[in-house]
Amino acid sequence: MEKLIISVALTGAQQGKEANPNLPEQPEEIIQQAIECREVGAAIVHIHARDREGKPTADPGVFKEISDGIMAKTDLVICLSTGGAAKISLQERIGMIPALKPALSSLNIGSTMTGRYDFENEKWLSDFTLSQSYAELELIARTMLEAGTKPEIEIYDPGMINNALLFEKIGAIVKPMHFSFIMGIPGQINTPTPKHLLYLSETLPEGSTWQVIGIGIHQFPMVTMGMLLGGHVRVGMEDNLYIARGVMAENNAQFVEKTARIAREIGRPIATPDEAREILGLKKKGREHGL
Ligand code: KMH
Ligand code: ZN
Repeated sequence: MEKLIISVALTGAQQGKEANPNLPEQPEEIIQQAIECREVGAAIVHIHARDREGKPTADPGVFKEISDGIMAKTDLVICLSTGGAAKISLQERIGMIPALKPALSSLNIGSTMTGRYDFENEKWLSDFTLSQSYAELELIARTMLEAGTKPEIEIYDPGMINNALLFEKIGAIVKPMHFSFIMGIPGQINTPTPKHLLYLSETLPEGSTWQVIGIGIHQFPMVTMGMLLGGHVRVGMEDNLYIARGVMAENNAQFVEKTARIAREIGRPIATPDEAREILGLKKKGREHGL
């Protein structure tokens, strides 16, 4: 079985310090927590940027400040998010790709919706739809191709795998492809069970690699199942604010430590950032910005 690539998503675009004061928002905090995560076994950091008020931004200058700071102190692979946030336009969301030519970047390969219903008060607590046309998705994919950036293809429901196959056919995405299975978003089809994860992992084209992302309480059960299936894993405060039931996380390194501990217990060795570059076929260190 391949060594385990541990990816950590430090910040995200959905929640901020109001949800957990230890969630890093500003570049200096994000860089510091990335360094701590590297020390306990992370190979990849998944980066979102925030402006000085803590609101999500797609400003390539902020992404550059964060990734330069991480590259100066670690050998981590840097994955920049094109997911941005609801109010950020598509053009803005992908602006950092030609600007920074990152080794890896997220590609949400379809339209997604998520909703949380308050049964007691009979009202929607959240009701969010991100709609992206095929032409828009092709633009994102070709922008990455031109920059030498490998897409981390985010799969929210099984049908999206067919979108990836279609884009591979039209030459907008090249094999071998790397996928993220996102399990357990309220309202999304990827139901967070071992059976669904097994099904998704068996539905990929030959030679693909994949990681699993569990939302909230689903994070560690899905991470453990993903390790056993030979996949890779992503943890961190972007998708889970609690290190254990009812225990708020103090930082992102706790998630990486817990993941590395589970991996050791089941005998799955952990990949270094350079081993992750080998496994995923990424640019070598120092070419993170397409130098
Ligand atoms: N928060 C994850 C479920 C992105 O940043 O482009 C999805 C994600 C997508 O991380
Ligand atoms: Zn993200």
